[in-house]
Amino acid sequence: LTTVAAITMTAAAASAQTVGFSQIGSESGWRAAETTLTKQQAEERGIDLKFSDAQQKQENQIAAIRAFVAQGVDAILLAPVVATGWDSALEEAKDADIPVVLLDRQVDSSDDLYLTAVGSNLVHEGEVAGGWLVEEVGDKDCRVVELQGTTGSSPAIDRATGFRNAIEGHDNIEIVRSQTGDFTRSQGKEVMESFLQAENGGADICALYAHNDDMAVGAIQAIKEAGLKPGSDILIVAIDAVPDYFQAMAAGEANATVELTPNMAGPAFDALEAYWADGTMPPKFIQTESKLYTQADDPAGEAERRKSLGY
Ligand code: GYE
Repeated sequence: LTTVAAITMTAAAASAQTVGFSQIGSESGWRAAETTLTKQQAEERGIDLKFSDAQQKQENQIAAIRAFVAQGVDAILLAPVVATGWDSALEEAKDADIPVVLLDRQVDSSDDLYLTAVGSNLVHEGEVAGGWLVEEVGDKDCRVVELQGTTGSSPAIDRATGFRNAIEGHDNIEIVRSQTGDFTRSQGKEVMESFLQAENGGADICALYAHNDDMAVGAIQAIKEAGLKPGSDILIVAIDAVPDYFQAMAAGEANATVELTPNMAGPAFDALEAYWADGTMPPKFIQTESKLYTQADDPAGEAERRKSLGY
């Protein structure tokens, strides 16, 4: 019996799958949590994960994909920093019969170049954020400034679209300034400083819409340094639902966020394990939830709960 068990174990170990993960970088707390959870999930499932941090450069991601193909990995995870320019790298993986799973962002390439994409409905997230502001301000005039995500990324494009969908027809709400903060706290602070200067020291700004919580956290610092109260002088709505943003909400310094789970790897590895086992083809898009949280939703408790989630 021992011999049979040993042989079975060896066979299982021999079939341990190797997955190459081309991660964008660690531009936000949310992205760092996604990386942590992906490594944890690989460990739990006995998957050998080869991790590559692209420092937010597409050329580094393309080089990583090519290296994974050369290594002959069993699958590739890709969080694509921007939406365009992936066809040749994805074609190389396809020619090598290596399935690619997209995480949290989309690509413009044809969907026969990847097995599936795991992520939220990014347009809907913008609509949820905009819908909250419409409810909050009613028919009061509201001049909005927008901190956009990384230029050319699908979340920046789609979250901008969704927010505009939601405020359409509400002429009292107007986006007066919009600029990328590249999803980072430091750039969110910097760009918010320029918005405040350009808008009468911030007196003419009613609300900030930030495409992620990290840029909003940076902007909150800038608003306080300008002598204004974030969360009341300037309403703040963002997306990700990370602990530091919940803490700002608990302090009354931010108002609402739309949750994005950092656990994209769970559905991704589930799809890959089914595909490896018997060729099961997953749907091309595996959608994660987008829940709105406001100050009424125990933000301090949410901050604590998420701290144990890999953030
Ligand atoms: O919102 C942000 C990260 O791709 C949707 O990327 C993701 C975004 C997320 O930088 O924090």
